[in-house]
Amino acid sequence: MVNPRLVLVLGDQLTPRIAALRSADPARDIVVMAEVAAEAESVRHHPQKIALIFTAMRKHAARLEKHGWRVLYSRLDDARNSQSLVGELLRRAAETGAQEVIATRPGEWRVIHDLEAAPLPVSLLADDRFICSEAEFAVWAEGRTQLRMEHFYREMRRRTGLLMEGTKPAGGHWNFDAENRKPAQPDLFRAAPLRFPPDAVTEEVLEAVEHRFPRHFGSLRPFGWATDPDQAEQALAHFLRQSLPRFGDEQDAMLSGDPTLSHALISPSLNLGLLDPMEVCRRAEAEWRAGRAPLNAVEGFIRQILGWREFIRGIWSLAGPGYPASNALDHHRPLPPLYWGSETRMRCLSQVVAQTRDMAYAHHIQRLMVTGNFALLAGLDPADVHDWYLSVYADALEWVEAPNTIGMSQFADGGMVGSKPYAASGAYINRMSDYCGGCAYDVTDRSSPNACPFNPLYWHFLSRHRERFARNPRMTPIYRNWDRMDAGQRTAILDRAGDILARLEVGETV
Ligand code: FAD
Ligand code: DLZ
Ligand code: SF4
Repeated sequence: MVNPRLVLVLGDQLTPRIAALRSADPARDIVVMAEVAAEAESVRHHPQKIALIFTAMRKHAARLEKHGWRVLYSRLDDARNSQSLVGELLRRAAETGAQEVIATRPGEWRVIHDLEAAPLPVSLLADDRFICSEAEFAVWAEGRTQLRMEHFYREMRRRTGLLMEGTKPAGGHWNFDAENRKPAQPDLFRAAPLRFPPDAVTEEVLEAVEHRFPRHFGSLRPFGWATDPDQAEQALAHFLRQSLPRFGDEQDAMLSGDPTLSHALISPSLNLGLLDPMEVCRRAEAEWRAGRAPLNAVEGFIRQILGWREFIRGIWSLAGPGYPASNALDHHRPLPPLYWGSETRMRCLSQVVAQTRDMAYAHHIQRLMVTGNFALLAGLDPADVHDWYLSVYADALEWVEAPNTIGMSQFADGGMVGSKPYAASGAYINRMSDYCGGCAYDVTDRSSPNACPFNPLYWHFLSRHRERFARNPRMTPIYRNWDRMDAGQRTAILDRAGDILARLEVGETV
């Protein structure tokens, strides 16, 4: 009789079409899935994220068994659980006589390294759930001096035919940004995203997580994430009908009391394998073709998935294991306690952090222009910032989180993801949100003790990195404005920034 092989299915590989399952034989091979402390505590993941992954894993294991697979599933509280992925593979190999493992390449360098170093042979197959393979991305990137999302995105539109009319982009433009990105208006009729009350499987996991991770930052309840493909499909259909038409207009807006606006909240489902990215894009396109959603909204949405998500994945793969430790701007200040919910007078930060604690969710502009922008301006250590984003969001996996944090948000990769840093003063937040109205700070002030901290920190950031950025054509006008201010004003601004940085340094409230 031939020995069985172990087929490792990780917590974010929850589709029957995953490469490892496709290359295995249910009559011979055995699926291994494991809830382990080494993963749940690799950073202090938000309790909702752990609960989401474990629930989705349990439901996926049950589906695989129904389809004829033999599954050896380790629950976190199983007495014999070794609490590491490699430990569980070794234990299952000893139990079954298996001598080799088939796995789909993980999306975290640490886990890839652990599997490659395991004391039994592990074949890692390419994760082909993406629209652009790692090999195709490498070919696209080859020989280019700069990798820019916009060029990649146009190539992907041509390659897939999404929103194309022959060789031309639908509507005559590749993007409709000029029509998008409006500040948000309160609206009682805006549809909320679909949430799912916990079923019996979820409830059992919630109790285990509550018991096991009581000190991780974040509220476990209310828990409403989609945990299986049926729920993910319902949430997608609801978004397409109710919110997609407004997606473009509201994509960059922020509003107190409305943490989700017209966003889809489908990133956890996409990243865990409950939804397929190409299918999501085609469904969005169909809404436009049927006249149910305008082109500016549909293009804006498809760009996020076909453009940004695929580009980010390509960068992660190309940049290699050292990428998450990049620190091109040499920033070393530790993460202040306000990121963990300690008091701050800054209303924008306090709102986004509270929402993150309560929901394990913030939309893109909140992540980029509030928490990310503040970290960048304040010179926080990108490794700490990376750990924070990796732990607090339900959708966070290294392959997508690191290029967004290290690259797009912190410019710690020196410009691999973006051509210029996403640094902005309080004026940007004031334009795109209603946060500033109720804030203790004055968003129009740059240097008094009551000045919005984003203002002095913005100029301090530009001034300390002048050598790197002043020659960037998109930034020279900003430096010209700085140079036009009188010397006294410049000193007052930098002094105020110095005070704020000193307070952060010793953990005082700002
Ligand atoms: P929507 O606004 O409705 O967008 C639709 C989909 O587009 C998303 O579900 C997502 O799959 C995709 N998308 C949009 N922007 C991006 C992007 N920049 N990169 C990749 N995919 C994108 N996204 C993650 O999935 N996991 C992360 O860990 C993560 N970390 C981030 C960290 C920082 C500092 C920043 C600035 C962004 C991060 N993002 C991350 C990207 C983005 O913020 C989230 O994908 C988005 O907020 C998810 O919410 P949504 O489903 O409502 O998105
Ligand atoms: C993020 C995460 C968590 C919290 N727990 C598990 C787990 O117990 N078992 C598992 O197989 N995967 C888990 N994951 C995801 C992995 O840590 C890792 O980030 C991804 O598999 C990388 O693709
Ligand atoms: Fe944030 Fe500044 Fe506005 Fe306050 S004034 S909410 S700190 S941007």
